[in-house]
Amino acid sequence: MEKKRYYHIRTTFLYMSHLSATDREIADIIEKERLRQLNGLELIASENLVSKAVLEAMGSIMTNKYAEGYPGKRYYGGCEFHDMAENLARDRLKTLFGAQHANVQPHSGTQANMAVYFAFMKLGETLMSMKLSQGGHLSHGSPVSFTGQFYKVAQYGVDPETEVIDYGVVEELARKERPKILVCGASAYPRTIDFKAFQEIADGVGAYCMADIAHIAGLCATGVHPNSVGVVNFTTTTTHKTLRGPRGGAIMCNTEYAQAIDKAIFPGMQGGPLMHTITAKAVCFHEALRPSFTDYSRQIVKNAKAMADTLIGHDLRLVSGGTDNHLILLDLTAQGITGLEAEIALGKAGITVNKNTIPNENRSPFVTSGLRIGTPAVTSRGMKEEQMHQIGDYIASILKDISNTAQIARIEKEVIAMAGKYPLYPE
Ligand code: DSN
Repeated sequence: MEKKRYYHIRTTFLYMSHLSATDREIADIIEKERLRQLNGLELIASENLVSKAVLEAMGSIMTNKYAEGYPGKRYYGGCEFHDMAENLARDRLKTLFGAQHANVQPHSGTQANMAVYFAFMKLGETLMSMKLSQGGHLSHGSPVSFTGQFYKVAQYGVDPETEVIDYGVVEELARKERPKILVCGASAYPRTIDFKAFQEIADGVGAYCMADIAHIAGLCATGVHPNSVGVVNFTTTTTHKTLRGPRGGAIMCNTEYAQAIDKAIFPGMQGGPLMHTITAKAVCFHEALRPSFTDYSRQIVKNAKAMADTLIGHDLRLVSGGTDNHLILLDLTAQGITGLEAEIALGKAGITVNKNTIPNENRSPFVTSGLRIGTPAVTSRGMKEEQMHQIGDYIASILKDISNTAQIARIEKEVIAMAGKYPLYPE
């Protein structure tokens, strides 16, 4: 059933005119999605809004080419301009993070992780990482991912009291399990990660250390969170979360590991690179090198802290008591509602979030006791602390009275009005 929420209709993008003429059904779907994004508040911690320049590069003729191999060493002719684009993407990424080597071909974050495992770990060897239910990621050893099936997995969680990583416990587990690769980085961990401590633990047991910074990459690039590059052996990331680029992955490491990483990506596990996406990654890295991106990253964290303060002020419980980064993890146990119920109720008001497991979760990942809330996308729209306090008030009101449909309808109208003041693409 389609819902009428789309009060702010803005001019249709001109670049959709061909699509409208040739495929009305898909053009209509894209238009509906545009209006959903325009009129709602996107608080999924892993999502963002790319610039029009990134959109243009992604939708460009750079997609018309096979370019298997790497710049200067391709398996197809006619790659001279693709070489230039990929070289720029690599160089800009190296500059952004201070990396010796960068591979920009991974199609996704999981494939970036897979390449590191493939290059440096044999089947059946031990991978040590954070539990998915406590903030980790599927590709860090979950039994339902290839990682949990191809490797022996040992996992650490957060301290049951403080709900932050206890490095002493991680070290103890590493000594016992002797992993080949120690993974740090998370998809639902609101606190700072000490990459140096992880590398030292790995060094102490003869392991490699891999940091998956997908969520916090933009913060690491700008010094808003400590950078893992140059500290741990391998850094993997996606390019579309806080980094605000096209959907994709990347790997950074020191020169000594470059050949093994590049071989693992191609020909090891990928075929033709997505050159339109790599071109758009270059645009994203260029944008991230500008001083304004540092301001943006700082504002993401200020906004998350402002939202956290508001939610705490409404007596809601935040896992670990707050946030250091772009996300907040709410524990809804005291409200007697599930993450699923909360996600649905907030969705009706145009506030998009995702249900999330919390430490010591006793519900399934489809239901959960928690909610993950992130500020990268609303910060991209220009929202600041004042709007975060307002959104925090909306969220708290709904969570405390989840069946109050009149209240949800009232907040929905206010959300549309607020969203309308912060267009996706003001220009
Ligand atoms: N799906 C991403 C997230 O939401 O965190 C991780 O891959």
